[in-house]
Amino acid sequence: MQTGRVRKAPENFLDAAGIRQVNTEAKQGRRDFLRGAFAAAAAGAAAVAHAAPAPAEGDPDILQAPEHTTGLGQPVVTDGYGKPSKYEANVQRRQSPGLTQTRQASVSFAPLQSLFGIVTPSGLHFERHHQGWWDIDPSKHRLMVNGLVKAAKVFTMDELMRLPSVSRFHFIECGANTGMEWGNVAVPTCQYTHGMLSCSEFTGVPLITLLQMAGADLKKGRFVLAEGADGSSMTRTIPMELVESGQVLVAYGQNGEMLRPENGYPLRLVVPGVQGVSWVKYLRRIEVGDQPWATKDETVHYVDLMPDGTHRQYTSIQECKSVITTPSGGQVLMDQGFYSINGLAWSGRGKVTQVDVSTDGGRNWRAARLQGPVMDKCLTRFSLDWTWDGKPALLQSRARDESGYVQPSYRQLRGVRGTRSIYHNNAIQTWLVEESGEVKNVQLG
Ligand SMILES: Nc1nc2c(c(=O)[nH]1)N[C@H]1C(S)=C(S)[C@@H](COP(=O)(O)O)O[C@H]1N2
Ligand SMILES: [Mo]
Repeated sequence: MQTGRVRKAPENFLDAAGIRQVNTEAKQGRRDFLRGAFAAAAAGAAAVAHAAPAPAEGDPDILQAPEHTTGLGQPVVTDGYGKPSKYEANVQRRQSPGLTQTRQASVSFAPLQSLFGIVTPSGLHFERHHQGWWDIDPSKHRLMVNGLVKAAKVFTMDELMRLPSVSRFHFIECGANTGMEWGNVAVPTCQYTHGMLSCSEFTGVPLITLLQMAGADLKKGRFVLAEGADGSSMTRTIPMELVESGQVLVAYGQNGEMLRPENGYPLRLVVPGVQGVSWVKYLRRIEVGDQPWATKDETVHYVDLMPDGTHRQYTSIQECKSVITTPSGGQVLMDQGFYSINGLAWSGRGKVTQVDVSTDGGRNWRAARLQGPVMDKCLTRFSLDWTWDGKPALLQSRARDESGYVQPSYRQLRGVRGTRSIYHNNAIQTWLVEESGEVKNVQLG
């Protein structure tokens, strides 16, 4: 094994709150299956050479009738809105041990390691607020469309919701996701390395419909500006081609219900494939214009520094990327034998076409299974059967999208972009499985 080439996470992160909580998660959480319950599940997998222990004879969990079999259960949920089981209390959004937080300028990360399939439950969707969140009264909320239009138009929520709607599954990823890894900070878990990523079914009206209703001049008006109703001045330029494609939505729905306040209730822009900052929340105004606005969040922030200190040309598409979510940093493999390596892949340029997985740090690759549905600019779940021999292993995933683009290694990415960026890190992630079964975040030099 190539452990000589591995740089481990610096000690200061081992002292941080995150790793203690991670240890708690690994010992008590549902992910305990990697240690305990998993052994029973693995026994069913025919290919397992290493036999899982049979349940002890006289197992009280089988022989004694529990209260839930003999007693009367709970009545219907009294407050009318369901909550997760108390045994899932570890599955939470978390603030990173590696980031300074202020009350209003904050970020919480989605627990990717605990999720299945491709949809992020709304209560676990990551949050990024530049100036805090609001619970805005929808009866008072307005959306104005102005600029290069025949007549400026103002929509109420009722008017918007009367229009024909579409529902589409898309990922949203903050441009700063995985940002700390540029400098090899190695935060401990995939929640912190990749958790500024979520995926929902969004419902709303295509923005092009509203522009047509306002009589937008699509010849001259090749850009729109999106403005939110909070105090963050997060105005962003969106090219008209994207709007004309019909993909940009003025959305009020998320996973079958209204958006959550922290995700922009009652209205947000959905800009598939584009970094999260353009998905303006609390959307209150769309202006049609003939050139980009060059606002602060497309000139000062969300641009990358090149190795020589100059600014890279402004980019907004989230390039093809993937991450293994189990096993991943902070988890512990109980025993040798069968594991299903699971992860997520996505691309801002279309569909994911292939994901390869390596268990030896990129020397050998095997094609993973893509679980359907595989959708445009949406998370795609992949998995690969793996028998762990108890020796150190370096787990990696490498995604490819329909444009033919292949996710780069750190060596390739840094060769072009250096290490001074915060944004747009889509390099291949490596998890080291130690002989003890502990999984660590490492980067191969
Ligand atoms: N009005 C408004 N829109 C906003 C933001 C904000 O602070 N205010 N944050 C942006 C950023 S940087 C990101 S990554 C996404 C985060 O969306 P989420 O909080 O729903 O995950 O919203 C974007 N839209
Ligand atoms: Mo962001």
